[in-house]
Amino acid sequence: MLAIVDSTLPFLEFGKADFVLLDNVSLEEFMANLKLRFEKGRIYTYIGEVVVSVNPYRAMNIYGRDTIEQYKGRELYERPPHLFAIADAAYKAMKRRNKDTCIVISGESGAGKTEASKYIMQYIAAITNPSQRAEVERVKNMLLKSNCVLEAFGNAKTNRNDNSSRFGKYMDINFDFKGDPIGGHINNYLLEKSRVIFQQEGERSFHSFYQLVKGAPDAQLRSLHIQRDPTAYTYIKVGGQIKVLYHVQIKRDYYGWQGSRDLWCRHGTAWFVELTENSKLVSILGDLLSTKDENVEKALLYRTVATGRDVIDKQHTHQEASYGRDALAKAIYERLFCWIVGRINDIIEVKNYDVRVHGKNTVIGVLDIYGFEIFQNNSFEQFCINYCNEKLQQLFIQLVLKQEQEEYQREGIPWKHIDYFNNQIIVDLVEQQHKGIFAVLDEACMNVGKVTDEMFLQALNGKLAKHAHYTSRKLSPTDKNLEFDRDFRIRHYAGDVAYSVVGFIDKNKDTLFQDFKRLLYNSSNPVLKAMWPEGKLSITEVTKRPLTAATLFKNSMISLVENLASKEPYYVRCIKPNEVKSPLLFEHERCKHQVEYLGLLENVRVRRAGFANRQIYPRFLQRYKMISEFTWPNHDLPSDKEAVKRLLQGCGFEHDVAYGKTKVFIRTPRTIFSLEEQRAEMVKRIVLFLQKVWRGTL
Ligand code: AD9
Ligand code: MG
Repeated sequence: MLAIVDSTLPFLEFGKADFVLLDNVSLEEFMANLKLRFEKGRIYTYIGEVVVSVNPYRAMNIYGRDTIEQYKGRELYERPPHLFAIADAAYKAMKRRNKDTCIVISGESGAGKTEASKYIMQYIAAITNPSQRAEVERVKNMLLKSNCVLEAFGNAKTNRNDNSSRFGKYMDINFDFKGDPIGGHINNYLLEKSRVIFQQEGERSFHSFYQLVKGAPDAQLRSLHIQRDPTAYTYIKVGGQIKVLYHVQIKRDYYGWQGSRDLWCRHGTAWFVELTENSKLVSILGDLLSTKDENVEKALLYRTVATGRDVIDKQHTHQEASYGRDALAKAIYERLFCWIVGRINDIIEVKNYDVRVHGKNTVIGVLDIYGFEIFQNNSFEQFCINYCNEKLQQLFIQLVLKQEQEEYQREGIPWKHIDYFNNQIIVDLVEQQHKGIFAVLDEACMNVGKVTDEMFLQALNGKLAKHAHYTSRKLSPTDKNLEFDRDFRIRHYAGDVAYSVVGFIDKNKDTLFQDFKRLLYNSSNPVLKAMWPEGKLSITEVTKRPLTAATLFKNSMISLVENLASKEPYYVRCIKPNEVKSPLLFEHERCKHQVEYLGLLENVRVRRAGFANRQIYPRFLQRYKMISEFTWPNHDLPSDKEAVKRLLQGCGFEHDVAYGKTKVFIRTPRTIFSLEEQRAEMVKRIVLFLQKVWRGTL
């Protein structure tokens, strides 16, 4: 099996650097190794080419320049397990084989995904552009700096993680034929915008709000009419956590993203929407939105409706006005966020690339998305986030557990099937057409007339009564943890989650009155106007029902998974060692639960019984035929398969390979490296020989 430096002699006390090397593949041994390594400060361990990472909850001295140098250009097994090694492997695969690769980072909330994605980006930036081309340096700089802005606007303190990503992020980095980054593109997924108006106890709104009040200079705040005291604003203090934890950091972060008056203005706006009953505040809002005060007031208090051929202004009830105000605040923040992503993309996108001159432009994608989460109260947002994690787990199963085993079967390699839990059944429960939860929700939202959240729950109960992963109080009357007419529970791959249906219909419809869109479209500020193109339509023209939030999210997840599946994937599986952010505590049960649901043991079994490398016979021969007298320059055996057998027997690798119908399977990478060395040696000799022939000195 793989011999890894970290697991050989002087390092024995750090445990096995690859779980594949365990003496017995059992959960107990797996856990003992994971714990030992965590306690010894070895937070990374491999399963073949998958990195298992345990959040250290302390600063580690393993990401500096020296470490980067140690990993640069090395093979995976040459150095102790590290994110850098996987980043290097993805980079090398892309460069050598001209293939798009991706690094998928998964794990529950607080497990360390975002930190890992940043180290990976830093590594890639550090090892590229040796010739210091100015344009490439600019791109690298922008890619790295974009993190700070996106985290300010898209991350927040939750009860699971002080810096929790409240949006999903997939970043493509484009490389030229030399392997230097020449651009990139960010896709963002469903920002949890409800946080703008509400936070659960102990949580906060997005960092940017607190950074602005604490970090901006006085004059800046004055021009935005913002007070220094965050307790003045209901929207950002509902969670009771306005205390700014890291003052210096906040200031620095603020300076990281400040820079455009437009950005401040849009941002400032979300603060004021909450207090608009006061006429002074209406005029502040008018100023920030560059619109007339009376238009602001009218949009907040009235709704224009078409009745037959007439168009009338209908006054809102108090409840409608509050709903509209909250929807406006959320929508402004969400569009601001998308606008920021769009601006970053404008700056980093590949420009002037001519394939004919520069060769194929290849990509490494890095995925860092919100992790699986369970709170006291779980709503539509958690439902979407957890569905997203189900999709990623399914991709892992497809690529790592299923396809691998299917290939052995197809090729007729003796193979004992390894069982694993396939979560496709839960993915279907959520996304299936007609009877999945999203479909039932959409149907409820399509009905004219008042459909309530309770009615949606009843519809779910009717459709899903027999589903093994769905239940509710009506279906399990003895389950006192679920409320009648309010909760349903899903048995997710990573654990049971009870969701409250309250707000599902509104959040899915995601209605923003047309009056607001028109108000913002008519702003004299061109940036703001451009953010609201639908405001152009008059009331009689607005007929088309926009896609629901669930459908948009589902579609974006399906295309994300398709995109990842089209690339060569590398995996980082993050584990959260405890709930209290302690660097010392390895909570056995919590970790065991994660190891189980991530399917890590099955991963080890498939990998251990499996083969690191496989190639079709003709390709294998073409590459290595010069190292054997039986195959060089041509063989006279009945088939390529026979020739490959003969070649490998001759080299003494018979014990390490298996012969499939169309491919040869090689168990350990060592064998491949040895073949490569022999090939290099032969190539050198052949070249020398030819040189002598040419010079006539032979
Ligand atoms: V969520 O799904 O976005 O809520 P993540 O992204 O998985 O979650 P994150 O990377 O934000 O978790 O890590 C949580 C915290 O753990 C960080 O803020 C750090 O304080 C800590 N952490 C994580 N990884 C490391 C590390 N490699 N070194 C030091 C770390 N601290
Ligand atoms: Mg994160």
